[in-house]
Amino acid sequence: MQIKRLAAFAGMLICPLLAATLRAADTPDIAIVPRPLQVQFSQGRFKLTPDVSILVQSGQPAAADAAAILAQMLGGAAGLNPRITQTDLDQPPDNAILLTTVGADASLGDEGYELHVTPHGVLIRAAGGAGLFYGAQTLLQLLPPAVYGKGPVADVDWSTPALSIRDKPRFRWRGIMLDVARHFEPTDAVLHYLDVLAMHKINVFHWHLVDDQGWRIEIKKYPRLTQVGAWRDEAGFGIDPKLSTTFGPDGRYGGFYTQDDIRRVVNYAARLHITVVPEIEMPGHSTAALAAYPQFSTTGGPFTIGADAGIFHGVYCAGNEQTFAFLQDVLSEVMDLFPSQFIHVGGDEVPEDSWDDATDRKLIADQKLAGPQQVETYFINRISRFIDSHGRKLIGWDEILNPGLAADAAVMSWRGTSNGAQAAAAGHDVVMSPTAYCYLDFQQGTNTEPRPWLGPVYPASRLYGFDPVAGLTPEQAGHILGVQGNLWTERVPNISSTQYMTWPRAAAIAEIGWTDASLRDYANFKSRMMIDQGRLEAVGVNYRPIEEDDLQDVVQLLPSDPSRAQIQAAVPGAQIRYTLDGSYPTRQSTLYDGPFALPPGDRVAIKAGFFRPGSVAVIVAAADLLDRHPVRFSTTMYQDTQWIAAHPEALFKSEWLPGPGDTLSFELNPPAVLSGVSVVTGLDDKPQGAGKLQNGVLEASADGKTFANSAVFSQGRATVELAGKTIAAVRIRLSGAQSDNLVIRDISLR
Ligand code: TNX
Repeated sequence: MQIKRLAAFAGMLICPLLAATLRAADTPDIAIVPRPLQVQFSQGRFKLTPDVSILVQSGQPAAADAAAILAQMLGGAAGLNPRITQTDLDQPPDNAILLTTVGADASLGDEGYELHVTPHGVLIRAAGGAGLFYGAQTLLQLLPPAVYGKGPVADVDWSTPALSIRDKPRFRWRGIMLDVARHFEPTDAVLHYLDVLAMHKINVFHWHLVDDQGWRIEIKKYPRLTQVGAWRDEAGFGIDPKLSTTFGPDGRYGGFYTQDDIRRVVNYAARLHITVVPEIEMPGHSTAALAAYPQFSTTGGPFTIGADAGIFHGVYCAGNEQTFAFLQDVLSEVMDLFPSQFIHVGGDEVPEDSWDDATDRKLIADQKLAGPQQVETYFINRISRFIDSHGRKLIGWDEILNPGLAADAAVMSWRGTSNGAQAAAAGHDVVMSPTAYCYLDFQQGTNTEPRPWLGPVYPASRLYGFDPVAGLTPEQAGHILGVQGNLWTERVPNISSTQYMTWPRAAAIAEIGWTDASLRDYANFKSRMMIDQGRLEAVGVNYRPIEEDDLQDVVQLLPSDPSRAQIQAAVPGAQIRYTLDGSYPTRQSTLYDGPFALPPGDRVAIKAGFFRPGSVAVIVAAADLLDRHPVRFSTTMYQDTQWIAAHPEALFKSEWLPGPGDTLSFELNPPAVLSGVSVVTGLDDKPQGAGKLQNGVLEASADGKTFANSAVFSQGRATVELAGKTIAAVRIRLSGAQSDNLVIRDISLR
């Protein structure tokens, strides 16, 4: 309904009297993501019919390549079969789409393009292959989203409004990193992933191929890297192993890409104008490699490839010349496979106490190094010289930025942006990918997502607010190559959840990287994403709906009968299944077919999962009930996304030592008339028992803002008498230090 209304509105705008220069998505009839630089609407529409043809500039392979991809796309849902022929024309004849570099506007750069649509034909003009390809991508986005489907779809108006677009990217690096070390994804899944990135004009695929938990690239000279390094006993990371998909014939978890697989991915990506930047981690995060070749480690091994998250002691020995011979051999094969200018060598999170073995202590003495930090610089600089000697450039995580770092090494800023700013000031090229915006491994809604990483909530709206050059001098800004989103996959076990974590957030990254800063506007982006989601649907991507910022109120008690719960159909077309034991719903959980009776007990957790056809990942909406009151919980002391029923023996456990000012609160939704509220902390009743709140107060609030009624905790307990007041929120607030993790055993509402 909404789309119809928007289309009518657009119809008004393109009537001749109102034809004017408009910014792209001011006219919701078109929804180009990322938003283009200039759009000028004119009169009428161009309709694609079975006799449409594609003309390409004679003798220009770049035009032929872009045309072939366009023809292939139009051969899908639209069922068209355009002939591609060469021409010397510089304007399209009737009923043709012309791709040419003749007369291209050089100021639009390598990746920019012009797209002119009249009721008679289409002209895509650009300086080179990338621009022609992006022009074709924009043309596809002007057609109905169904164009991205495979089989022919009937009764669709395959037409685009007449218009002229001039477009070019703001940054040359618009990247997405995928970690295939923690969880492996098969080659075909990666190719499909690339298709969807290219649709959104992402041009760098940073492939994290190596980490402690797996080595995923075949190296001919060192076969044990994959024979040993690609497999581990468990899928791990505390997630249900059934969700992981790549087990070997012996039941072990893992997998790797053969060199043929790698070439397939690299060539496929090149056609989509995506550069694949391989990452071979060193000197830390290297347990998988060292399990295969322990002789290059600081300790000599042995190493076991685990499946826990964290930082490990699998670190290369920097004092051993053989380590460098080995790594150079590996990198030589890597550079033969990947034509990328940049080779990523990791460099992050090397434990402080590495290089305390005899060989490395000797290196430190011989080279007069101050300590481990300088060993990292020594190590990275040697590798950098080797990479340079092959005409390439090293890039690494921002831990490589220490005094003396090789001048031409590039830095990927992940621990905030200040390291990137500093690196840029020192003349290094920089890609900005700060955790606080660009990490795709965090959940996208409160209390809702499929087993995400613990921690903060980063919906697309948050990412969208990031600007890679904010606060930088023009000189520093000149060194910012662009922006990248990083998907670490400890808790992302399969391609469906990989897609879910990626979309729509990768579209926000694409727009940060492509769109002119003056055109960035979240509301506008969101309205275009509502249409883009139709494309994701058609191309078969399991995306997270951008409109569902928070699904918590989806599960409610019936107003007429609070002993029964109902679940609203929050995700269109999805099947609803639910659990009552705090576990995440699966396709085997109870099917929701109408309001149901609550189970007995004073704590009830209802979790509802929404399953779209074909998707493995779910969105989970939760309701926690305390003494039959629906409560909405929040805390500054991180814990898993489950609360009630998360721990058999308690309601809540803090993730780490809390301190003064930390809170755990819950809103009562709706507010309730209470005679009192009591809280018991600690695992047991012993006076010195573990987990008790040592310094804190229990507070209640009538409006959810001012907390007027309070009681001090004593021996881990507190009670506030309320004598029939209406209460909207209750809070436990720490007023002093705590020598133990906090455990909340019980809360009772009277
Ligand atoms: C830090 S970001 C890491 C990764 C983890 C990630 C989890 C970076 C360079 N290193 O090894 O997967 O945190 O969020």
